[in-house]
This record gives sequence, C-alpha cells and structure tokens, in this order.
Amino acid sequence: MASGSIAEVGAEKPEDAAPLLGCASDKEPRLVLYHWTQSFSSQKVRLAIAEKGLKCEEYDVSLPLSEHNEPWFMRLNPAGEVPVLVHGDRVLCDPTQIMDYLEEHFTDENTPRLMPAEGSMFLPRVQHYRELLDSLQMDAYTHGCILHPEITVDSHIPAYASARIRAQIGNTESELKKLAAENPELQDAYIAKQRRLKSKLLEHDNMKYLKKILDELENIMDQVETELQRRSEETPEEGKQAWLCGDFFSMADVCLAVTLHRLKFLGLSRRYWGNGTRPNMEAYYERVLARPAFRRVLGSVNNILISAVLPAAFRVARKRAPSFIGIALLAGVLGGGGYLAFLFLRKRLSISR
Ligand SMILES: N[C@@H](CCC(=O)N[C@@H](CS)C(=O)NCC(=O)O)C(=O)O
Repeated sequence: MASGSIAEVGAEKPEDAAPLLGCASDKEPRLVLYHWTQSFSSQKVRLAIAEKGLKCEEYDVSLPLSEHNEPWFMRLNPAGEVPVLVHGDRVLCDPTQIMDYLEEHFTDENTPRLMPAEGSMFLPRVQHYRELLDSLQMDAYTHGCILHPEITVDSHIPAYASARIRAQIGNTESELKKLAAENPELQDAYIAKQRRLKSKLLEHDNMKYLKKILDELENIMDQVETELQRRSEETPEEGKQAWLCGDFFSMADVCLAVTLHRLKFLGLSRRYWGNGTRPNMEAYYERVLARPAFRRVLGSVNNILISAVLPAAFRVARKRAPSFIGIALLAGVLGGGGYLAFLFLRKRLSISR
C-alpha cells in the first residue's frame, strides 16, 4: 500500500480534511482514510486496503486525545467515529460499507478480490463468516478487558490504561457538552454522541455482561475452528494455502485476522486458542502473522505507546497550543510519555522473563 508513513501522517493538520473533499484528479480521485491505529474498525479497513494493494493516504485521528470529537472531524462524520473514507466527493463512515465500496469500485485485474464472484459457491460461506465475525461486540471486549485486566492473561494493555480510560469516561461527557455549546451547528450530533457513549460505557463496565459475551464468544470460536478443520481436510490447489473459506484470502479472513489480533492484544488468546484449545485457529493465526499486508498494517500495532500515542500527542499539542503553552505541554508530554514508556517496557520485560 502506498500510503503516507505514520510520521508524515502525524505532521498533517486535521484542518486539511475539508479541502480534500471533491479533490479529484483527471482520472481517479485520491483515496483518503481517516483512522486510528488502535481502532478495531480502522484496522479492518486498513487491512482490506493493504490486501488489495490500493494506494491510499492515511491520517491518524487520535481517539485517546479526542481528535475524533473536534468540529472538523464531526463535520466529516457526525457520529464522531473512525474510520472515514473520502474518495472524491464520497464520504463513507461505516467500516463494512467502506470495504464493500473498495471491493466494488476497484475491479481491475491487478487488484486482488476479497469477495468471490456472484454465483460462486464460496460467496455464501464468505458472507456468513463475515457477518458472524462482524456481529462480535469488539468494543465491549476491548473496554471490558481494559477496565477489568484481572480477566486477561499476557495482555498487551499497558498498566496505566485502566485508570486512563476511567478518567476519559469522566471527562468525555463534560467535553462533549462544552463542544455542543461552542458549536451550535453540531449541537445535535454532540448531544446524541454523549448519550450514546454514556449508555455504552456503563454496559461495558458491567462484569456480568462482560462474562456473558465472552462465554458467547466460545461458541463462535467453535464454529470458526470447525470450519478451519474442514479446510485442513481439503487439499489446496498447488502453491496455495488454506484460509477460512477456501484456498483464497477473503473479506472473512480480514475480519478473522483482525479479530484474533485484537483478542491477542487484550490478553484473551490463551483462553480462545492457546494451550492447544483450538489447534486449527492457532495454526491459522501463525499463517496470518506471516502475510506481508498484515505485517505492514498490524505488525507493530500492539506496541501501543511507541507506534501511536506519542507521535499523536506531539501533533495534538502543537495544534492546540502553538505558543509557550505548547512548549510547556510538549515538555509535559515528553516527560509523561517517557515515564509511561518506562512502565510499558518494564511490563514487557517482566512478561518476557
Ligand atoms: N459505528 C461503526 C464502527 C465505528 C466505531 O465504532 N469506531 C470506534 C473505533 S473502533 C470509534 O471511533 N469510537 C470513538 C467514539 O465512539 O467516541 C459500526 O457500527 O461498526
């Protein structure tokens, strides 16, 4: 994928978002993705783009630093959620719609297809697994495991995240109310978002609910394991590998690969496929890790501080406070970031020991 590097992306001012709309060249408009490195929905879209080998400009919109709630982004997507794809004058805000759009729009013979053709016997299978995996409540697992790390094993979540997210939950409500008052044209969007988030986060902090959905996930993982077992009993075509629905990597594999990566990040991999629980899934994830597109998009993402939070913190500090306050803020971010990096590395070292 020929996209801007994280560093280049980090240097871009989000205010540049608006002029990108309708910015078409002679032949094909630019493909621009607003995403957040750690966002599950963004990761799915980015993996689909990488697997298809599409040229796409990527812009980080930091969720921890609340960039997705800034007015310029709310104007792009009134739900204030990533990912958002801009292609010419089209703005798409739903990850499934984005992936379908890419599949339907980029059809030349050099672009790999991630959906079987209409009428293919594989199409219903890919659609079934895609829908099944899309139905998982990944944001509830993510928030639940961050808030209740005691249910995880070998998680990549840094120790500070639990307190950080609790503080953020507290701040977000007042932040959205303030933004609603400051931006009357976006008032309805901010108020709706504040209500939505409040009920969602209350649910995600409920241990009983978390246990219930994690138990339900066992059943879905069983279905996936059975399907992968079927694949292992088939002989793939010469030079091909077995994936979830056949000897081709499909949209269902995009969903499964990113799901397994997230479960691993959350410290749930041992429960669902570690220790020989689901051997086909374990072998499948090893094959996923070796895919070049997966390595490019997700290879270093679990290294949460270095890959994402720090560069974004610098960018946001520069943007929000350009004067001496900015310098003080940068110094604070540097000091705090250094300390957090120290805690993170110490945790990683103690895990690997
Ligand atoms: N709304 C989309 C998913 C998009 C989504 O939930 N994005 C999350 C990140 S994975 C987000 O931007 N959350 C920020 C927020 O809600 O404030 C869906 O229904 O599948």
